[in-house]
Amino acid sequence: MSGGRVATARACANIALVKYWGKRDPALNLPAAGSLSLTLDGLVTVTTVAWTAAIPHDTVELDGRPASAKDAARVLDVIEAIRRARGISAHCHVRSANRFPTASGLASSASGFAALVLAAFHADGGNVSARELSVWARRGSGSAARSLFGGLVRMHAGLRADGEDAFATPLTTAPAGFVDDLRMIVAVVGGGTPKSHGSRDAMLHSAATSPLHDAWLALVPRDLVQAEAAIARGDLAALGELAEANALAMHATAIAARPAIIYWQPATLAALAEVRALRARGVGAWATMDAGPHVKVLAAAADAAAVAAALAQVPGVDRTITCQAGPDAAVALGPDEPTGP
Ligand code: 2P0
Repeated sequence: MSGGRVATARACANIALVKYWGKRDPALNLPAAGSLSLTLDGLVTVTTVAWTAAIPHDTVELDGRPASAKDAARVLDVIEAIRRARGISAHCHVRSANRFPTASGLASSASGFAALVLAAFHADGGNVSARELSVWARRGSGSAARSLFGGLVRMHAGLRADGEDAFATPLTTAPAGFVDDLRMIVAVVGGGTPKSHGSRDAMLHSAATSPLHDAWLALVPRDLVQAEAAIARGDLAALGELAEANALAMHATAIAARPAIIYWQPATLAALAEVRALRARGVGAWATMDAGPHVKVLAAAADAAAVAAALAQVPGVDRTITCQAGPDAAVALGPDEPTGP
């Protein structure tokens, strides 16, 4: 890509330990509650944005192909809002690629929108704070607000109607070495089949019909307090127990929706059982699941190989991917030269 003002950015996916499930304003994409996540290395989206008068209309290319109308519209909603806010008149070319392990079946909207807004602003001359970028990323996807930052990240629901206080901040309270010792072992389930319900529609349906939704929203602030306390004292077991319980509560809320939203497959439950068996043998391992059948297991670095080996033997687990904490989203000067936002 050449001509116009161009920038390339990369951002990593993240997995929530206290989940985001519900919106207080679907139009502005404001979360109904806070959340807390771990940004993962190895699950990277690289996005180039060019503001240029040399093309007749905006274009979006995802993984080497023109984006579907639905995906392009979601990307261009954010681009159009940035264009208006910055007074940009040029058209926009977006080219984005996921560097996720092949057929991992993992979601990419978090890393995708984080990389998109960072590249879009940098191509227009930068001069925007990481916090503002997080607000912009949130408009594309709630979880993307968290992917601007590396390590452990706290998303704030905010109170303002305009959503300007709904952004993520890095959590810096963990004792030295705690974050570096974290591993997330992803057990890929389901052979990369498309998920049954996109999380955006599922969240709205769950909020509208699940009799457990209000209880879920009452639970999240309490879980956030406990998770942050566990992180501050470097207590992985307490954080892991909390994360597993929070994920199960989120899924219980979705399962109770009418009709039900069930992301789990038989191998999801088999992997969950294996995690419990590992704990019974004294291995520290705690599961979390998102809007899909995969099981992600939090463990200390010393236990990661044993956890991955145990999960790989579960029937229906296609493969495992061991991740550690990933870095902040960054502008790329060249193919391998990231620099801070
Ligand atoms: C999370 N998820 O906290 C939760 C747990 C899925 C389950 O954030 O509608 O793609 O774009 O704001 O960010 C996935 O939801 O939703 C998500 P939108 P998003 O990671």
